[in-house]
Amino acid sequence: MTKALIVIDVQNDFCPGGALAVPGGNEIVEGINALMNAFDAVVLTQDWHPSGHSSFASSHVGKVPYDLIEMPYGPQLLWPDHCIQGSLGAQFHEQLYTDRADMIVRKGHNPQIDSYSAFFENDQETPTGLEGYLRTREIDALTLVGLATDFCVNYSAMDAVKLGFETEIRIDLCRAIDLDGSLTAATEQMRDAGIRFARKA
Ligand code: VGL
Ligand code: ZN
Repeated sequence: MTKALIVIDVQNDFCPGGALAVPGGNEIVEGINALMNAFDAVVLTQDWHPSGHSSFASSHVGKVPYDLIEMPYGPQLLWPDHCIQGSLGAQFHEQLYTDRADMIVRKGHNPQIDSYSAFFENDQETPTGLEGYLRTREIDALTLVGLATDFCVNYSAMDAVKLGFETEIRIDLCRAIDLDGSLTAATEQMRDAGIRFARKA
């Protein structure tokens, strides 16, 4: 097996003090760094939105963060403005060991479509290019870590199994937003899909 570590969105805006802070988001950085050398490849994803992005509540008259709207590609939760291209909030957590990354995938740059998954935008058909990268590097097994368990990690892991990668989550190196039971729903969905849940021994 050729293995890649996929580090999802460990960025300032998803850490305490950030625009869309995930509780304990900063606690996983050290453990992720320590894991990197056990993999043949390390990929980082970076949520990377233009200002005025369609996933921001501020882009929709009368909407507030966490409202649900209907987009051409289906329902879309609205978020506070976050991870704006070039901003401090979009930068990786300063302790994340980015030097070890072979590849950085930026996602969410299409103004009209959000992108939770590292593989496809939320229309579930526009690719980010990550699948091609992994296949040409002959990688067949993935371990996912990062933020947030119930959104970008969940969507990335679900796409990974659908694409045929052997997929594992290091659940101790993820943290969740947990809106209205979203963590429980995501966990059940991932278990049903055959994603393996691992934690530090
Ligand atoms: C994420 C909401 C909006 C995530 C990104 O990284 O889980 N969640 N954009
Ligand atoms: Zn986002």
